[in-house]
Amino acid sequence: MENYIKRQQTHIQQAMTLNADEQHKYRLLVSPQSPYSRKLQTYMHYKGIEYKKVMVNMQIFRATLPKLIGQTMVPVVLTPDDKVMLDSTMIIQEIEKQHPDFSVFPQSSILNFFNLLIEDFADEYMPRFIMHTRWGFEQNRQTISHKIARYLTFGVSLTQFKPTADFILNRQTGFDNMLALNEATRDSVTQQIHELMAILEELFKQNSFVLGERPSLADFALYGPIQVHFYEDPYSQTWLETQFPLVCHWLDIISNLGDTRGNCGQTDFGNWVTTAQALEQLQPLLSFISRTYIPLNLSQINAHIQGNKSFELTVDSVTGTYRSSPYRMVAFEKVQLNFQALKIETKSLLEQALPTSLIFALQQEVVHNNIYDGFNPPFVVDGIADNRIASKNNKAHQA
Ligand SMILES: N[C@@H](CCC(=O)N[C@@H](CS)C(=O)NCC(=O)O)C(=O)O
Repeated sequence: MENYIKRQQTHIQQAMTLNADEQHKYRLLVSPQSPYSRKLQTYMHYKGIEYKKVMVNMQIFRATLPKLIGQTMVPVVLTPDDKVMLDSTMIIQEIEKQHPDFSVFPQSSILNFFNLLIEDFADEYMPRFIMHTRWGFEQNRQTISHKIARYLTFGVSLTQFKPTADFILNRQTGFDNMLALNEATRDSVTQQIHELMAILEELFKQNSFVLGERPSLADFALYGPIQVHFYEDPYSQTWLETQFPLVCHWLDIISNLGDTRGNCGQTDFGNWVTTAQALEQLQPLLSFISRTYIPLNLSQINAHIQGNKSFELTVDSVTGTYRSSPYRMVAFEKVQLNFQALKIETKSLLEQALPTSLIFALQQEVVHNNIYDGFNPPFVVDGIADNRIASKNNKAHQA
């Protein structure tokens, strides 16, 4: 075996193993090009929680992940006592229970509602933006397919490097259909991205972070895709650096959190914004979410009721066909439930301040998606993360 392969394999084995002095550490199975991986890692840096980073290579992707979670998805966390956790949102909620200091959930129920809504938007609508920028422009396509191949072939012979890059390019382009990305829709997606960045640029004129002078879950969720895709992908980095300096500063601050070398990681944080400030400052972002992401959720709920796996939707006068996502449905269900559980006075304040289309969607009777019924996310036991995987396994047994 060649030296570099041995060296890289040793690195992965060491990362997976907890030595005597590391028994308290989490292990994070991550990919450097995954926004959800970076969201979770950066959150851990902010909280000062120690972890070992396990780079997911081809072997872990094909063998270890299916065994642990029944699918290929990152990030996955192994707890110090070897429990398996999946899903950045639910992992962070779980870790917050063990580590309540520097909470990323504001105590104010209104602020926390905004926090959860913005997180949901970042996690579930921004994939459309980032798949467009990463796989819709030639420079990004070439660079990132090779970059992902470099990590997947870590600990594997480099004869696999080019074929893996080709495989990634073909595979990722396949996601376009799920997210209504095609010649007819791409320009409108580019416009939406620019609009979102301009909204954030204005917001950061007021505060260092989305909800004031300390980072919330919304910051980490927005940071993942903006840093890992827009900023680190070479083509999109140019338009970010040339037009949105405050967004780039915000990225820098978050990238440095927890970095004590040279004192560059911020350690003192101020207050959350007041309710009045939030209602005023977040208007443009909330209107944007109402116009783009909320209709997607409503159409998806209708598709689910009618038993359709895909649906058509027109936003900004552009029509596309989207694939239904049960996960996205569950995530929005939680946002609705959070809104509906607010006190009556809080809800009526929000009703006066927020776009009526947003209020309408939040108030709708919740349509429950049962993929997690009987499960205890983020924990995954015996490699079965949800009912979809359980039924796939059952079918495989019967066949
Ligand atoms: N809801 C999950 C989403 C994770 C996710 O979609 N990860 C992507 C990479 S960014 C993935 O692993 N996709 C599956 C694949 O590429 O096979 C979370 O928040 O962790």
